[in-house]
Amino acid sequence: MLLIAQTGKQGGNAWMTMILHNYFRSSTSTRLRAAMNLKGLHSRYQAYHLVKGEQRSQRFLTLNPHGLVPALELEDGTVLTQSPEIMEYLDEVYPEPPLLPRDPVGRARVCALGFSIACEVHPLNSLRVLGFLRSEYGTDDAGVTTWFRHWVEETFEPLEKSSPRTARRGAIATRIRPAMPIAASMPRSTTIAGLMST
Ligand SMILES: N[C@@H](CCC(=O)N[C@@H](CS)C(=O)NCC(=O)O)C(=O)O
Repeated sequence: MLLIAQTGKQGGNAWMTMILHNYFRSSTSTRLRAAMNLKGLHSRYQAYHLVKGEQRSQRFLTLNPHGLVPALELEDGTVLTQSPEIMEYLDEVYPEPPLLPRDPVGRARVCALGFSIACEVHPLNSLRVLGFLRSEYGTDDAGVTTWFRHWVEETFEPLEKSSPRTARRGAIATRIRPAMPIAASMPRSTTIAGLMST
C-alpha cells in the first residue's frame, strides 16, 4: 500500500518525488525517517512487512538485491541503499539543517557516534541474524533476548561514557545539530526499551 508521509515542512523538489521503501518497525528505516523529518523532506512511503518476508519479494529485490530496507528511490529512478550513506546524500543535496558538522574533526567524531550503532550493534541484532540463531542453533526467545541485550549494552555503555567527553570537546555541544547519531541511536534505544527489533 502506498502512503504519503506528510511530516515536517515541504522540502523543495523532494515533495512527492522520492519514494522511501521501508518498514515502520525497522530501526534503519526509522533513522532515515528521523533524518528526513529533521530536514523537512517529504517522500512517498512504500511499506514492506519484514516479519512476513516482503523484503525478499522479487519486487523489492529488484530495488535492492540484498533484501534490506531502507531504500530511497530518487525521482530519476536511482535507488540508494545503506542508511548512513543515504543520510550523507541527503545532507549534501539538502544541506539545511545540517546532519553533520562541516569541520572534518567534528564530522569524524559525530559520525563515529552514529556508526557505533549502525556498524557495531545493528548488524549483530538484525532480523535475519536473530532468525539464524533460532533456525540454525535452536536458540529460544530467552536466548535471543540475551544475545540482543548483550550486544546493545556492549556498545551503549562505552558510548554513554564517551559522549560527554566528546561533547566537552565540542562535537556534540555544537550549534550544529548532531543529527546523524541521534537519528542512528534513537530507534536502537527504543528497542532496548523492550520493543521488538527488526
Ligand atoms: N546497513 C544497512 C542495514 C539494513 C538492514 O539490516 N535493515 C533491516 C531492517 S532494520 C532489514 O531490512 N532486515 C531484513 C531482514 O533481516 O531480513 C542500513 O543501514 O541500511
